[in-house]
Amino acid sequence: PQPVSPDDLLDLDSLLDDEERAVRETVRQVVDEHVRPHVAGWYEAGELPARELALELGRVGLLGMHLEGYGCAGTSATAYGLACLELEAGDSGVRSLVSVQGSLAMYAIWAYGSEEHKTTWLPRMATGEAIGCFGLTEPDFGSNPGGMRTRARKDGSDWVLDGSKMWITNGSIADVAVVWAQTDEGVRGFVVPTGTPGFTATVVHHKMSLRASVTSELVLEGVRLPASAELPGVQGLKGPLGCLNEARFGIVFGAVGAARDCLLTAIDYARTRVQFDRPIGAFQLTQAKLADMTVEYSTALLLALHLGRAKDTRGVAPAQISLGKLNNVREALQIARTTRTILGANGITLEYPVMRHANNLESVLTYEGTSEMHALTIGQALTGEQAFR
Ligand code: TGC
Ligand code: FAD
Repeated sequence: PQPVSPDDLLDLDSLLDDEERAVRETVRQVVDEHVRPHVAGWYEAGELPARELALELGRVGLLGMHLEGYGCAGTSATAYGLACLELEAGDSGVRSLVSVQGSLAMYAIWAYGSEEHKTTWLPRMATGEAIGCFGLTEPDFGSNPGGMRTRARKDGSDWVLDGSKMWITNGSIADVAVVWAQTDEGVRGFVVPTGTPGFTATVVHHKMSLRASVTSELVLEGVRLPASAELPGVQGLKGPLGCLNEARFGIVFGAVGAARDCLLTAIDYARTRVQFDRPIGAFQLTQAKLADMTVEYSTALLLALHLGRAKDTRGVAPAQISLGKLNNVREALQIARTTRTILGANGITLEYPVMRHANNLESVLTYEGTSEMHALTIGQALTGEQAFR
């Protein structure tokens, strides 16, 4: 038998092809060089140099990488997932930057936009010169976006938007916002250059999670847009929910990255920290924790790869993505918390990545559909009964 590697006991690496390994290595290097040395400082300061980072991520082709054309790399979904995994091993905030740019803002324009939207925005967003955000959630409508109050009304041939969006990643650094609004014909999407009069974005401060990520409130007061600002390709809530499928898929992989970073930290610490004259990894209780974490980590990675292969061949149903996000984020959070116990007091500091990942994963459990919403989506697929309302 081959010797086993602590971060790949099942040899899941053997399931990847050369191109996927190359993508993974590239992203790992970017994270090692541009994220790891700085991320604890960003986290402590509650900031992210998102513009510089976006240019670097754009340079290696990570922004909108799974989209075809318009300067995008056109990789497989699995390769995109592996990139999310490596980014989130650095920090969930960095993966968020890429998810929102590529899977939400760019995807909305790519899938539903006019040719003019695509040629205006996608090439610049792929290089990181332009940053996008995605405004769906409102202060009073999170899990239930169908109740949104943001309204777009026709004034001659123009659209006029009024309302507010809350918890918007990249909001106050964005050049373009994809904003979802209620119209007489149901929910529609709008491409809003953020310099348009009446559009303001303010940073949400005092977060204890996703501190290395820009989160904002958007206010739209009489934002006047030409008729061409409307995304012509979709009408109804299935528009934004279709984008969420893409970003949730990336999170299925991303959460595994945060889990891996914690697990490797736990193994290393358990082998070197001595108490009662023995490394704590020699105690059965510590080994049981490491074993349980390894089982859950390996299962989560296998699940992510299975969904990646499915997406690249026959497609994935929303309930399948919900299953992946529910399991992998929940288990990653559990792994982060267990690792924290293995590190004892050291676990609460920013000297180690563990508490940072644990705190980040609290947001990841909530955004892109809360764990409860994903449980109900699975429940609906199993029973045929809709239990949301
Ligand atoms: P419902 O009546 O079930 O459906 C309305 C229409 O949408 C269709 N649909 C979907 N289409 C594509 N993908 C999906 N996953 C879909 N789910 C539903 C559905 O077929 C229907 O189409 P049609 O043609 O019949 O009109 O809608 P509902 O109002 O009952 O809501 C269902 C529910 C609760 C699952 C949905 O509202 C939901 O997913 N809520 C959670 C909201 C959410 O996830 N928000 C995320 C905001 S973005 C974000 O968090 C970014 S963080 C990013 C980061 O920083 O990384
Ligand atoms: P609520 O919907 O109020 O839910 C509160 C609790 O009630 C949850 O536990 C929920 O599961 C539960 N609940 C609600 N309804 C039901 C039900 N029917 N049955 C059982 N339980 C229920 N949004 C964007 O649009 N764009 C972004 O870029 C974005 N970025 C974000 C970044 C961060 C850091 C965070 C934290 C959030 C972000 N969000 C974004 C918002 C995110 O999508 C919402 O927070 C999420 O959808 C949940 O909405 P809520 O916070 O209003 O919680």
